[in-house]
Amino acid sequence: IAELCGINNQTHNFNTMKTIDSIYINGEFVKPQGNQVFDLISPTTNKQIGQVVLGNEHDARTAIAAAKEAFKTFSQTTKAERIEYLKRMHKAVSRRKDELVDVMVEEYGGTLQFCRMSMEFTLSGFTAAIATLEKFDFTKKMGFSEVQLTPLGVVGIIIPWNASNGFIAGKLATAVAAGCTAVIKPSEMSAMQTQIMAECLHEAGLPAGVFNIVNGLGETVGAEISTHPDVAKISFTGSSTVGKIIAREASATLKRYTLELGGKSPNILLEDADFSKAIPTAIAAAFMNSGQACVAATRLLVPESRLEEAKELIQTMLPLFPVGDPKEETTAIGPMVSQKQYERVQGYIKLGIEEGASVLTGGLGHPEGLENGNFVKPTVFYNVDNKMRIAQEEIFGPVLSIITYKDEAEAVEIANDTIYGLQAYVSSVDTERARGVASQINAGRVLVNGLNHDPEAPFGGFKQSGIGREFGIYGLEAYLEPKALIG
Ligand code: TXE
Repeated sequence: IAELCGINNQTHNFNTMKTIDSIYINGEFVKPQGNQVFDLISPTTNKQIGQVVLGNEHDARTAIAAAKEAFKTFSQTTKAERIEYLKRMHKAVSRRKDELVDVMVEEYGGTLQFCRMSMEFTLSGFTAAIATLEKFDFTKKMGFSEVQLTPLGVVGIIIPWNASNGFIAGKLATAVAAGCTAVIKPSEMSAMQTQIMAECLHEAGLPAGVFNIVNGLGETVGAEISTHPDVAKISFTGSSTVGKIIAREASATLKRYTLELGGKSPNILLEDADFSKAIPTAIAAAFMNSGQACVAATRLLVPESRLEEAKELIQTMLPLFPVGDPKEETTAIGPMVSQKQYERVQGYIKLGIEEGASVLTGGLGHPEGLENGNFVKPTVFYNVDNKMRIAQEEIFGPVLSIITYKDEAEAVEIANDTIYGLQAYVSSVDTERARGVASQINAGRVLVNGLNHDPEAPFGGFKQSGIGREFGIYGLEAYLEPKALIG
């Protein structure tokens, strides 16, 4: 996976047992008012590796008040000043990127290969925000009016565990670029990496209150942020279920919101695709982050005539993506983040068999020798009908469904036949042909011939994959309110 994405090796160092007992409010690390303790369990061994003292609603309110106060001056900063802050944030996080990678591996079981790549995406969140800001004009002429794009205010950033640093960087960088202030509620499962991010961002020297980080549960800290009248916008990444709850909570005070939710990404291999490249790319795209990615390409659409070839190549190439200890350099697929997630993925594998799909590789249970952690056998199903639940629901694990199609029109129809529309993939030796198919797919991003990443391209979903866009100009505009001065 790393090779396909061009990431090199680095040295690493793993730590043990940590207690996180502070949150970051108004420029200081302080003890939370909450006293509930959450145990951090290694997904690789299921042994405790740390604990986090959770904040509560009171902490969330203190953080919101600090962000509200900071907004009074931060909203008045110039573009040049904000670019300078973003550069400092980038530098401070870069300095500790290897340490962050190690903690990610330890805490959520991401593989070294994937976490390094994820860290590059994290850093690109800052550089992309700088690039966008440099080009962006906060005043536009429309008709005979002057339209001023003004920062929205306090932004609530609510995020999951699966690429926690990347979400903090991308969302906070955009908030800062816009002149907004923020209260961040990470997943309690990401407390160790969040702590390091907080230290880095503290070191970057932003004015007190511009960003605040409160660990805590969704139903306490999260709900307080998404209902509080002093929060102008919620930027959320997570499950579609919680996204819908947040939309309801935020609507009570008519907050703006950006929701980046689930996906069931199709990967169309066109009739002429070069399978020697397209199949390893398909495996990497399906099993990235051990399948725990909203953009995972979980539906592989192959022409009926080339099914046998696809099956053979998958069987040959899958051993090149070994499952194992995420700390090992060579491991491509690690454990599921939690025992709960392991059980959930097992449930879907069982369901696929019950629904009548055939198992090409993998199946139920742990891979041999990996019984102590939340490891799943990378599972590829064929004889899958797109109407089956395994083809329609987000599994969030290493489970891939091969679906056949007769012609290009049917491939597009199957690709679009889902409630989701976050990302899609198309392969063909003829790039123009692939782009033609890509333009017919209802998804926020379509990757043509490979796993390309553009941090300035808008990211977000069609349909139930979300509302709004992140990154680039569309991402920045989502943190701004247009005001027209007429006459
Ligand atoms: O995400 P959640 P979690 C899926 C995946 C995963 C499952 C749960 O299947 O196993 O969701 O993961 C906060 N008001 N995806 O818990 O539940 C919550 O505390 C305000 C898919 O990480 O969506 C966390 O900080 N906030 C997805 C954040 O919302 C609330 C990525 C996300 O929680 C809240 C991650 C509330 N009422 C998980 N309830 C993807 N497709 O990318 C919870 N939260």
